[in-house]
Amino acid sequence: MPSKAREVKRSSQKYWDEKFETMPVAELEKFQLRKLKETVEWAYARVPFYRRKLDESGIAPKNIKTLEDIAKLPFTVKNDLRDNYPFGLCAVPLTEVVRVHASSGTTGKPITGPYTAEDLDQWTECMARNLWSAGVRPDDIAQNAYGHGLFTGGLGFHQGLTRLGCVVVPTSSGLTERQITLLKDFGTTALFCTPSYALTIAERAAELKVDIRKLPLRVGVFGAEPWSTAMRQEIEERMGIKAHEAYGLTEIGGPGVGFDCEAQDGIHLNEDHFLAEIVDPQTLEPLPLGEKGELVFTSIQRRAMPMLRYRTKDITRLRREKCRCGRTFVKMDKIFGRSDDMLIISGVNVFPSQVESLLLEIPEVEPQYRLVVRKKGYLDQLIVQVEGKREIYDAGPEKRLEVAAKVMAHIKGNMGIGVEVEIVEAKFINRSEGKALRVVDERPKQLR
Ligand code: DLL
Repeated sequence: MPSKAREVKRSSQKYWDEKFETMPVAELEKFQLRKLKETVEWAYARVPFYRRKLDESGIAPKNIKTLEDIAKLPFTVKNDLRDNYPFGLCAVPLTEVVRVHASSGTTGKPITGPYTAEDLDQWTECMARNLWSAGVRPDDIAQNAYGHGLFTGGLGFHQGLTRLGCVVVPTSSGLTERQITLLKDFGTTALFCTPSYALTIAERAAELKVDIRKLPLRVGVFGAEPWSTAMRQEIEERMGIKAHEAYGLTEIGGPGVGFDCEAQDGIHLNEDHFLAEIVDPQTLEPLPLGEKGELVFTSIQRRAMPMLRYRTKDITRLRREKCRCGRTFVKMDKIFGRSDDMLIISGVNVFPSQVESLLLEIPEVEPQYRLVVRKKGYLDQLIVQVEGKREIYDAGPEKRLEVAAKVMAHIKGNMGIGVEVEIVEAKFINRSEGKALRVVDERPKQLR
Protein backbone atom coordinates (compact mmCIF):
# COMPACT_ATOMS: atom_id res chain seq x y z
CA MET A 1 0.00 0.00 0.00
CA PRO A 2 2.17 2.82 -1.22
CA SER A 3 0.13 5.71 0.13
CA LYS A 4 0.14 4.33 3.68
CA ALA A 5 3.90 3.74 3.45
CA ARG A 6 4.36 7.33 2.35
CA GLU A 7 2.40 8.62 5.31
CA VAL A 8 4.21 6.39 7.78
CA LYS A 9 7.45 8.00 6.65
CA ARG A 10 6.03 11.33 7.69
CA SER A 11 5.42 10.22 11.29
CA SER A 12 8.49 11.99 12.58
CA GLN A 13 7.47 15.33 11.11
CA LYS A 14 6.30 17.93 13.56
CA TYR A 15 3.64 19.55 11.36
CA TRP A 16 1.27 18.18 8.77
CA ASP A 17 1.68 21.22 6.54
CA GLU A 18 4.70 23.12 7.77
CA LYS A 19 4.56 25.76 5.05
CA PHE A 20 1.21 27.15 6.09
CA GLU A 21 1.18 26.20 9.76
CA THR A 22 4.38 28.14 10.46
CA MET A 23 4.16 30.83 7.77
CA PRO A 24 5.35 34.25 8.95
CA VAL A 25 2.30 36.41 9.60
CA ALA A 26 3.17 39.05 7.00
CA GLU A 27 3.39 36.39 4.31
CA LEU A 28 0.20 34.73 5.52
CA GLU A 29 -1.62 38.05 5.33
CA LYS A 30 -0.59 38.53 1.72
CA PHE A 31 -1.93 35.09 0.92
CA GLN A 32 -5.16 35.83 2.82
CA LEU A 33 -5.71 39.09 0.97
CA ARG A 34 -5.32 37.40 -2.40
CA LYS A 35 -7.77 34.65 -1.39
CA LEU A 36 -10.21 37.11 0.16
CA LYS A 37 -10.38 39.13 -3.05
CA GLU A 38 -10.91 35.96 -5.08
CA THR A 39 -13.68 34.81 -2.74
CA VAL A 40 -15.57 38.10 -2.77
CA GLU A 41 -15.41 38.14 -6.57
CA TRP A 42 -16.48 34.50 -6.71
CA ALA A 43 -19.44 35.03 -4.39
CA TYR A 44 -20.49 38.29 -6.07
CA ALA A 45 -20.41 36.80 -9.53
CA ARG A 46 -22.14 33.54 -8.70
CA VAL A 47 -24.51 33.96 -5.76
CA PRO A 48 -27.44 36.36 -6.29
CA PHE A 49 -27.86 36.69 -2.51
CA TYR A 50 -24.32 38.08 -2.09
CA ARG A 51 -24.57 40.27 -5.17
CA ARG A 52 -27.73 41.85 -3.77
CA LYS A 53 -26.28 42.31 -0.29
CA LEU A 54 -23.07 43.87 -1.58
CA ASP A 55 -24.95 46.11 -4.00
CA GLU A 56 -27.22 47.25 -1.17
CA SER A 57 -24.17 48.13 0.97
CA GLY A 58 -22.57 49.93 -1.96
CA ILE A 59 -19.57 47.60 -1.96
CA ALA A 60 -18.04 46.14 -5.08
CA PRO A 61 -15.42 43.38 -5.01
CA LYS A 62 -12.85 45.88 -6.24
CA ASN A 63 -13.32 47.89 -3.01
CA ILE A 64 -11.55 45.11 -1.09
CA LYS A 65 -7.96 46.34 -1.16
CA THR A 66 -6.68 45.44 2.31
CA LEU A 67 -7.57 42.79 4.88
CA GLU A 68 -9.16 45.49 7.04
CA ASP A 69 -11.60 46.18 4.20
CA ILE A 70 -13.34 42.98 5.23
CA ALA A 71 -15.21 45.17 7.75
CA LYS A 72 -16.97 46.82 4.81
CA LEU A 73 -18.70 43.57 3.87
CA PRO A 74 -22.18 42.84 5.19
CA PHE A 75 -22.64 40.03 7.71
CA THR A 76 -24.25 36.70 6.94
CA VAL A 77 -26.43 35.05 9.60
CA LYS A 78 -28.01 31.66 10.11
CA ASN A 79 -31.38 32.88 8.87
CA ASP A 80 -29.80 33.78 5.52
CA LEU A 81 -28.87 30.11 5.19
CA ARG A 82 -32.35 29.01 6.21
CA ASP A 83 -34.00 31.45 3.83
CA ASN A 84 -31.87 30.11 1.00
CA TYR A 85 -32.41 26.46 1.89
CA PRO A 86 -31.37 24.14 0.35
CA PHE A 87 -29.01 25.38 -2.36
CA GLY A 88 -29.68 29.10 -2.76
CA LEU A 89 -26.18 30.05 -1.54
CA CYS A 90 -24.45 27.55 -3.75
CA ALA A 91 -21.87 29.18 -6.01
CA VAL A 92 -21.48 26.21 -8.36
CA PRO A 93 -23.95 24.12 -10.34
CA LEU A 94 -25.07 20.98 -8.51
CA THR A 95 -23.18 18.92 -11.07
CA GLU A 96 -20.01 20.16 -9.38
CA VAL A 97 -21.23 19.34 -5.87
CA VAL A 98 -20.03 15.98 -4.58
CA ARG A 99 -21.33 16.08 -0.98
CA VAL A 100 -23.93 17.88 1.09
CA HIS A 101 -23.91 17.96 4.88
CA ALA A 102 -26.61 19.59 6.96
CA SER A 103 -27.30 20.70 10.46
CA SER A 104 -30.76 20.90 11.90
CA GLY A 105 -29.95 23.00 14.94
CA THR A 106 -32.65 23.04 17.56
CA THR A 107 -35.31 24.98 15.70
CA GLY A 108 -36.50 25.64 12.20
CA LYS A 109 -35.32 24.52 8.81
CA PRO A 110 -31.95 22.86 8.52
CA ILE A 111 -28.98 24.55 6.92
CA THR A 112 -26.89 22.87 4.28
CA GLY A 113 -23.20 22.65 3.57
CA PRO A 114 -22.38 21.66 -0.02
CA TYR A 115 -18.82 20.79 -1.12
CA THR A 116 -17.04 20.50 -4.45
CA ALA A 117 -14.38 17.81 -4.80
CA GLU A 118 -11.75 20.50 -4.18
CA ASP A 119 -13.59 21.66 -1.03
CA LEU A 120 -13.62 18.10 0.27
CA ASP A 121 -9.93 17.77 -0.35
CA GLN A 122 -9.17 20.99 1.52
CA TRP A 123 -11.42 19.99 4.38
CA THR A 124 -9.55 16.71 4.61
CA GLU A 125 -6.24 18.60 4.76
CA CYS A 126 -7.56 20.84 7.54
CA MET A 127 -8.65 17.76 9.48
CA ALA A 128 -5.28 16.12 8.93
CA ARG A 129 -3.57 19.17 10.48
CA ASN A 130 -5.93 18.93 13.47
CA LEU A 131 -5.22 15.24 14.01
CA TRP A 132 -1.50 15.53 13.44
CA SER A 133 -1.26 18.38 15.90
CA ALA A 134 -3.01 16.17 18.49
CA GLY A 135 -0.30 13.57 17.97
CA VAL A 136 -2.46 11.11 16.02
CA ARG A 137 -0.19 9.08 13.73
CA PRO A 138 -0.64 6.54 10.93
CA ASP A 139 -0.14 3.60 13.28
CA ASP A 140 -3.06 4.63 15.46
CA ILE A 141 -6.20 2.54 15.74
CA ALA A 142 -8.74 5.30 15.45
CA GLN A 143 -12.27 4.82 16.81
CA ASN A 144 -14.46 7.51 15.33
CA ALA A 145 -17.52 7.87 17.57
CA TYR A 146 -18.76 11.17 16.14
CA GLY A 147 -22.18 10.74 14.53
CA HIS A 148 -21.77 9.66 10.92
CA GLY A 149 -24.24 11.10 8.46
CA LEU A 150 -25.43 14.62 7.79
CA PHE A 151 -23.47 15.87 10.83
CA THR A 152 -20.02 16.97 9.68
CA GLY A 153 -18.21 15.36 12.64
CA GLY A 154 -18.26 11.73 11.52
CA LEU A 155 -17.22 12.07 7.91
CA GLY A 156 -14.89 15.01 8.56
CA PHE A 157 -12.86 12.96 11.01
CA HIS A 158 -13.14 9.90 8.79
CA GLN A 159 -11.54 11.76 5.91
CA GLY A 160 -8.73 13.21 8.01
CA LEU A 161 -7.96 9.88 9.66
CA THR A 162 -7.98 8.12 6.30
CA ARG A 163 -5.57 10.68 4.89
CA LEU A 164 -3.21 10.07 7.78
CA GLY A 165 -3.41 6.36 7.05
CA CYS A 166 -4.78 5.30 10.46
CA VAL A 167 -6.73 2.11 11.02
CA VAL A 168 -10.13 3.79 11.01
CA VAL A 169 -12.96 2.22 13.01
CA PRO A 170 -16.13 4.11 12.04
CA THR A 171 -18.35 3.23 15.00
CA SER A 172 -20.41 6.43 14.81
CA SER A 173 -21.98 7.54 18.11
CA GLY A 174 -24.15 5.46 20.42
CA LEU A 175 -24.21 1.77 21.39
CA THR A 176 -21.89 2.65 24.23
CA GLU A 177 -21.24 -0.89 25.42
CA ARG A 178 -20.13 -1.86 21.94
CA GLN A 179 -17.81 1.16 21.88
CA ILE A 180 -16.21 -0.17 25.04
CA THR A 181 -15.94 -3.71 23.68
CA LEU A 182 -14.19 -2.37 20.56
CA LEU A 183 -11.88 -0.17 22.62
CA LYS A 184 -10.77 -3.39 24.31
CA ASP A 185 -10.86 -5.87 21.44
CA PHE A 186 -9.26 -3.68 18.78
CA GLY A 187 -6.79 -2.05 21.13
CA THR A 188 -8.03 1.38 20.07
CA THR A 189 -5.36 4.02 20.66
CA ALA A 190 -7.25 7.16 19.60
CA LEU A 191 -10.88 8.13 20.22
CA PHE A 192 -12.96 10.82 18.53
CA CYS A 193 -16.32 12.06 19.83
CA THR A 194 -17.95 14.92 21.69
CA PRO A 195 -16.52 15.56 25.16
CA SER A 196 -19.85 14.74 26.77
CA TYR A 197 -19.93 11.39 24.96
CA ALA A 198 -16.36 10.69 26.08
CA LEU A 199 -17.62 11.14 29.62
CA THR A 200 -20.57 8.82 28.96
CA ILE A 201 -18.17 6.16 27.65
CA ALA A 202 -15.86 6.58 30.65
CA GLU A 203 -18.77 6.30 33.08
CA ARG A 204 -20.26 3.21 31.42
CA ALA A 205 -16.85 1.55 31.29
CA ALA A 206 -16.43 2.11 35.03
CA GLU A 207 -19.86 0.54 35.63
CA LEU A 208 -18.80 -2.46 33.54
CA LYS A 209 -15.59 -2.66 35.57
CA VAL A 210 -13.48 -1.91 32.51
CA ASP A 211 -10.52 0.27 33.44
CA ILE A 212 -10.02 2.45 30.38
CA ARG A 213 -6.81 3.75 31.91
CA LYS A 214 -5.30 0.31 31.51
CA LEU A 215 -6.31 -0.01 27.83
CA PRO A 216 -3.99 1.11 24.98
CA LEU A 217 -6.11 4.26 24.46
CA ARG A 218 -3.75 7.27 24.62
CA VAL A 219 -5.33 10.25 22.89
CA GLY A 220 -8.71 11.75 21.99
CA VAL A 221 -9.83 14.66 19.85
CA PHE A 222 -13.06 16.10 21.16
CA GLY A 223 -15.26 18.97 20.08
CA ALA A 224 -18.60 20.09 18.65
CA GLU A 225 -19.81 21.55 21.97
CA PRO A 226 -18.50 23.89 24.64
CA TRP A 227 -16.48 22.18 27.38
CA SER A 228 -14.42 23.72 30.12
CA THR A 229 -10.73 23.13 30.78
CA ALA A 230 -11.81 21.38 33.97
CA MET A 231 -13.90 18.98 31.87
CA ARG A 232 -10.90 18.30 29.65
CA GLN A 233 -8.83 17.43 32.69
CA GLU A 234 -11.61 15.23 34.03
CA ILE A 235 -11.72 13.25 30.77
CA GLU A 236 -7.92 12.97 30.70
CA GLU A 237 -7.97 11.68 34.24
CA ARG A 238 -10.82 9.20 33.78
CA MET A 239 -9.48 7.78 30.54
CA GLY A 240 -5.75 8.16 31.11
CA ILE A 241 -5.32 10.00 27.81
CA LYS A 242 -4.39 13.38 26.33
CA ALA A 243 -7.61 15.15 25.38
CA HIS A 244 -7.24 17.46 22.41
CA GLU A 245 -9.77 19.69 20.73
CA ALA A 246 -11.48 20.28 17.41
CA TYR A 247 -13.61 23.28 16.52
CA GLY A 248 -15.77 24.03 13.52
CA LEU A 249 -19.29 24.53 12.21
CA THR A 250 -21.37 23.24 9.33
CA GLU A 251 -21.79 26.69 7.81
CA ILE A 252 -18.12 27.05 7.04
CA GLY A 253 -17.28 23.43 6.39
CA GLY A 254 -17.48 21.48 9.67
CA PRO A 255 -14.61 20.53 12.01
CA GLY A 256 -11.12 21.47 10.85
CA VAL A 257 -11.61 25.19 11.36
CA GLY A 258 -9.58 25.21 14.57
CA PHE A 259 -7.51 22.80 16.64
CA ASP A 260 -5.31 22.84 19.70
CA CYS A 261 -1.70 21.75 19.94
CA GLU A 262 0.70 20.28 22.47
CA ALA A 263 0.43 23.50 24.53
CA GLN A 264 -3.32 22.83 25.08
CA ASP A 265 -3.69 26.54 25.52
CA GLY A 266 -6.14 27.86 22.97
CA ILE A 267 -7.22 26.81 19.52
CA HIS A 268 -5.23 27.62 16.39
CA LEU A 269 -7.41 28.66 13.47
CA ASN A 270 -6.58 27.46 9.97
CA GLU A 271 -6.06 31.02 8.83
CA ASP A 272 -5.13 30.20 5.27
CA HIS A 273 -8.73 28.96 4.91
CA PHE A 274 -10.72 31.10 7.31
CA LEU A 275 -10.44 34.74 8.30
CA ALA A 276 -11.58 35.31 11.85
CA GLU A 277 -12.87 38.52 13.40
CA ILE A 278 -14.32 39.31 16.79
CA VAL A 279 -17.21 41.75 16.83
CA ASP A 280 -19.28 43.31 19.55
CA PRO A 281 -22.49 41.25 19.39
CA GLN A 282 -24.61 44.34 20.04
CA THR A 283 -23.01 47.05 17.91
CA LEU A 284 -21.40 44.61 15.44
CA GLU A 285 -18.26 46.78 15.47
CA PRO A 286 -14.99 44.86 15.06
CA LEU A 287 -13.11 44.47 18.36
CA PRO A 288 -9.32 44.46 18.70
CA LEU A 289 -7.31 41.31 19.38
CA GLY A 290 -7.68 40.18 22.97
CA GLU A 291 -11.24 41.39 23.45
CA LYS A 292 -14.10 39.03 24.05
CA GLY A 293 -16.99 39.05 21.61
CA GLU A 294 -18.73 37.15 18.83
CA LEU A 295 -16.62 35.17 16.41
CA VAL A 296 -17.16 35.92 12.72
CA PHE A 297 -15.69 33.88 9.87
CA THR A 298 -15.07 34.46 6.21
CA SER A 299 -14.05 31.38 4.25
CA ILE A 300 -11.41 32.20 1.68
CA GLN A 301 -10.92 28.95 -0.17
CA ARG A 302 -14.33 27.31 -0.36
CA ARG A 303 -15.92 27.05 -3.76
CA ALA A 304 -19.37 25.47 -3.37
CA MET A 305 -20.56 27.70 -0.54
CA PRO A 306 -18.29 30.65 0.22
CA MET A 307 -19.23 32.45 3.44
CA LEU A 308 -18.73 36.16 3.91
CA ARG A 309 -18.58 37.38 7.50
CA TYR A 310 -20.65 34.63 9.02
CA ARG A 311 -21.78 35.41 12.58
CA THR A 312 -21.20 32.22 14.53
CA LYS A 313 -22.79 33.35 17.83
CA ASP A 314 -19.79 31.72 19.53
CA ILE A 315 -18.22 33.91 22.18
CA THR A 316 -14.45 33.95 22.53
CA ARG A 317 -11.34 36.11 22.07
CA LEU A 318 -8.40 35.93 19.68
CA ARG A 319 -4.72 36.10 20.56
CA ARG A 320 -1.80 36.62 18.22
CA GLU A 321 1.15 35.24 20.15
CA LYS A 322 4.15 33.03 19.78
CA CYS A 323 2.98 29.52 20.57
CA ARG A 324 5.44 27.02 21.91
CA CYS A 325 4.37 24.59 19.16
CA GLY A 326 5.84 26.97 16.59
CA ARG A 327 2.57 27.52 14.70
CA THR A 328 1.91 31.09 13.66
CA PHE A 329 -1.86 30.73 13.25
CA VAL A 330 -3.88 33.03 15.49
CA LYS A 331 -5.19 31.40 18.66
CA MET A 332 -8.67 31.61 20.04
CA ASP A 333 -9.63 30.95 23.63
CA LYS A 334 -11.83 27.99 24.32
CA ILE A 335 -15.37 28.97 23.36
CA PHE A 336 -17.08 30.44 26.45
CA GLY A 337 -20.43 29.50 25.00
CA ARG A 338 -22.94 30.50 22.39
CA SER A 339 -24.71 33.81 22.75
CA ASP A 340 -27.94 31.73 22.42
CA ASP A 341 -27.01 29.84 25.57
CA MET A 342 -25.95 32.87 27.55
CA LEU A 343 -28.21 33.48 30.53
CA ILE A 344 -28.57 36.74 32.34
CA ILE A 345 -29.07 36.01 36.01
CA SER A 346 -29.35 38.98 38.40
CA GLY A 347 -27.75 41.10 35.71
CA VAL A 348 -24.73 38.78 35.38
CA ASN A 349 -23.94 37.05 32.10
CA VAL A 350 -23.69 33.33 32.74
CA PHE A 351 -22.41 30.67 30.37
CA PRO A 352 -23.01 27.01 31.20
CA SER A 353 -19.28 26.27 30.88
CA GLN A 354 -18.51 28.65 33.78
CA VAL A 355 -20.90 26.75 36.00
CA GLU A 356 -19.41 23.49 34.70
CA SER A 357 -15.91 24.56 35.80
CA LEU A 358 -17.16 25.32 39.28
CA LEU A 359 -19.08 22.06 39.60
CA LEU A 360 -15.96 20.15 38.68
CA GLU A 361 -14.19 21.74 41.64
CA ILE A 362 -16.62 20.08 44.06
CA PRO A 363 -15.50 16.51 44.71
CA GLU A 364 -18.92 15.35 45.94
CA VAL A 365 -20.68 15.84 42.58
CA GLU A 366 -20.51 14.16 39.17
CA PRO A 367 -19.86 16.22 36.01
CA GLN A 368 -23.46 15.47 34.97
CA TYR A 369 -25.56 18.60 35.15
CA ARG A 370 -28.10 20.84 33.49
CA LEU A 371 -29.22 24.38 34.06
CA VAL A 372 -32.92 25.10 34.30
CA VAL A 373 -34.13 28.68 33.94
CA ARG A 374 -37.50 29.66 35.38
CA LYS A 375 -39.32 32.88 36.11
CA LYS A 376 -39.89 33.77 39.74
CA GLY A 377 -42.00 36.91 39.70
CA TYR A 378 -40.14 39.28 37.42
CA LEU A 379 -36.79 37.68 38.03
CA ASP A 380 -35.01 34.90 36.22
CA GLN A 381 -34.12 32.07 38.49
CA LEU A 382 -31.36 29.56 37.76
CA ILE A 383 -31.62 26.04 39.06
CA VAL A 384 -28.49 23.94 38.83
CA GLN A 385 -29.37 20.27 38.71
CA VAL A 386 -26.38 18.07 39.30
CA GLU A 387 -25.83 14.46 40.23
CA GLY A 388 -23.88 13.50 43.32
CA LYS A 389 -21.21 10.85 43.73
CA ARG A 390 -22.61 7.49 44.86
CA GLU A 391 -21.49 7.99 48.49
CA ILE A 392 -23.66 11.08 48.73
CA TYR A 393 -26.85 9.13 48.05
CA ASP A 394 -25.77 6.39 50.44
CA ALA A 395 -25.29 8.98 53.18
CA GLY A 396 -28.98 10.04 53.07
CA PRO A 397 -31.01 13.21 52.40
CA GLU A 398 -29.17 15.39 54.92
CA LYS A 399 -25.97 14.89 53.03
CA ARG A 400 -27.62 15.87 49.75
CA LEU A 401 -28.77 19.13 51.27
CA GLU A 402 -25.33 19.77 52.67
CA VAL A 403 -23.68 19.23 49.28
CA ALA A 404 -26.30 21.40 47.56
CA ALA A 405 -25.51 24.21 50.01
CA LYS A 406 -21.82 23.78 49.33
CA VAL A 407 -22.31 24.02 45.55
CA MET A 408 -24.55 27.05 45.99
CA ALA A 409 -21.95 28.83 48.12
CA HIS A 410 -19.19 27.99 45.65
CA ILE A 411 -21.16 29.47 42.74
CA LYS A 412 -22.11 32.53 44.77
CA GLY A 413 -18.53 33.04 45.88
CA ASN A 414 -17.12 32.81 42.36
CA MET A 415 -19.80 34.27 40.14
CA GLY A 416 -21.68 36.47 42.56
CA ILE A 417 -25.05 35.01 41.66
CA GLY A 418 -27.57 33.23 43.81
CA VAL A 419 -28.72 29.95 42.28
CA GLU A 420 -30.78 27.09 43.55
CA VAL A 421 -28.98 23.75 43.55
CA GLU A 422 -30.69 20.36 43.38
CA ILE A 423 -28.70 17.20 43.88
CA VAL A 424 -30.85 15.12 41.57
CA GLU A 425 -31.19 11.33 41.59
CA ALA A 426 -28.37 9.33 40.02
CA LYS A 427 -28.86 9.05 36.23
CA PHE A 428 -31.49 11.82 36.25
CA ILE A 429 -29.47 13.73 33.66
CA ASN A 430 -29.74 12.20 30.19
CA ARG A 431 -26.41 10.75 29.13
CA SER A 432 -25.15 12.38 25.96
CA GLU A 433 -24.14 10.49 22.83
CA GLY A 434 -23.55 13.68 20.85
CA LYS A 435 -24.02 17.27 21.89
CA ALA A 436 -25.18 17.52 25.49
CA LEU A 437 -28.24 19.60 26.30
CA ARG A 438 -27.09 21.90 29.10
CA VAL A 439 -29.80 24.55 29.30
CA VAL A 440 -33.51 23.96 29.78
CA ASP A 441 -35.40 27.21 29.47
CA GLU A 442 -38.77 26.94 31.19
CA ARG A 443 -39.59 30.65 30.96
CA PRO A 444 -42.68 31.53 28.93
CA LYS A 445 -41.44 32.30 25.39
CA GLN A 446 -42.60 35.92 25.47
CA LEU A 447 -40.63 36.58 28.70
CA ARG A 448 -37.21 35.30 27.58
O1 DLL B 1 -20.19 20.73 15.63
C1 DLL B 1 -18.65 20.60 13.78
C2 DLL B 1 -17.70 19.81 14.62
C3 DLL B 1 -17.75 18.43 14.59
C4 DLL B 1 -16.74 20.43 15.39
C5 DLL B 1 -16.86 17.69 15.33
C6 DLL B 1 -15.85 19.70 16.14
C7 DLL B 1 -15.91 18.33 16.11
P1 DLL B 1 -22.26 22.12 14.01
O2 DLL B 1 -23.07 20.94 14.38
O3 DLL B 1 -22.69 22.97 12.88
O4 DLL B 1 -20.80 21.67 13.65
O5 DLL B 1 -22.12 23.00 15.31
C8 DLL B 1 -21.30 24.12 15.33
O6 DLL B 1 -20.86 23.80 17.69
O7 DLL B 1 -20.81 27.09 16.30
C9 DLL B 1 -20.08 25.92 18.33
O8 DLL B 1 -21.15 26.57 18.98
C10 DLL B 1 -20.10 24.45 18.70
N1 DLL B 1 -18.73 23.91 18.71
C11 DLL B 1 -18.09 23.21 17.77
N2 DLL B 1 -16.85 22.88 18.20
C12 DLL B 1 -16.71 23.42 19.44
C13 DLL B 1 -15.66 23.45 20.41
C14 DLL B 1 -19.94 20.98 14.47
N3 DLL B 1 -14.52 22.84 20.24
C15 DLL B 1 -21.29 24.75 16.70
N4 DLL B 1 -15.89 24.14 21.56
C16 DLL B 1 -20.30 25.88 16.83
C17 DLL B 1 -17.06 24.77 21.77
C18 DLL B 1 -17.90 24.08 19.75
N5 DLL B 1 -18.08 24.76 20.91
